[in-house]
Amino acid sequence: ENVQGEIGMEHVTFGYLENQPVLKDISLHAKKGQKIAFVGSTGAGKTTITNLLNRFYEIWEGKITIDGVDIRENGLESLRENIALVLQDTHLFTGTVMENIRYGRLDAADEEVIAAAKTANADAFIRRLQNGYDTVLEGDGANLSQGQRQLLNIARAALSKAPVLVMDEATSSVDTITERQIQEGMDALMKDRTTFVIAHRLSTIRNSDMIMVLEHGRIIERGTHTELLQRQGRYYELYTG
Ligand code: DGT
Ligand code: MG
Repeated sequence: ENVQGEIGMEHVTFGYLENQPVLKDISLHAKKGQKIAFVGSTGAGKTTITNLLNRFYEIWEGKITIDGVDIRENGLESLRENIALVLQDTHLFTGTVMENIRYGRLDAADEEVIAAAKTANADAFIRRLQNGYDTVLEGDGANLSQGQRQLLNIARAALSKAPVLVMDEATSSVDTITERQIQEGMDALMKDRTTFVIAHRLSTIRNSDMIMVLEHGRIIERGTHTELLQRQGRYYELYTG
């Protein structure tokens, strides 16, 4: 199986509660390796789009495809293999740092895990932990800061070979200096992967191939950073406001 990671959404409508759609008629296309950013006010529906791509919920209308194939046709297992997630809530388990980063890549040698941690800029803090990579994380990484947990999630995604990457507020708990430091690593992480990225700091998504502006469940503007600034619409307001 050689998944390229092209993503299509056609006329997707969905709501969590009956008769209350939160996404309305969403259509978009992401070519292999493109970076698509979603911006918009809180509650606009950004996370919901990534929830649907992951099939955490079933859509009401329309369809979502990867490489032209409806995601409902392939099993959830293949979907999980093909999408790497970096979400705001971290998902760490009781085990060592090494095991937590290795996660779904049981074949990965220690060196590969460490390289992924370096990509995520996590290596330095890990080495300062009491037992370095062998430090045992308590339930969901309780002995780490929220930002450190996010760095581990980024390291895990860096190790994953999934052609699609979803990052939802991936660096929301990381200070601006660390965020700048990991930007390079994130760029390496996104390279050659189709990426859906949601970020509150608009400075981190300027270089996206396409920016989608969502409002009340609809895409109201789309274009590159330059195009959207010229348009002086909602994105311009968000960016300059
Ligand atoms: P954010 O993260 O605050 O910037 O907002 P978004 O854009 O990620 O918004 P999203 O997609 O989480 O929520 C869109 C709408 O759907 C909003 O009215 C809240 C509602 N919603 C989100 N998750 C759930 C859920 O699990 N159950 C129900 N009933 N409603 C939800
Ligand atoms: Mg959200």
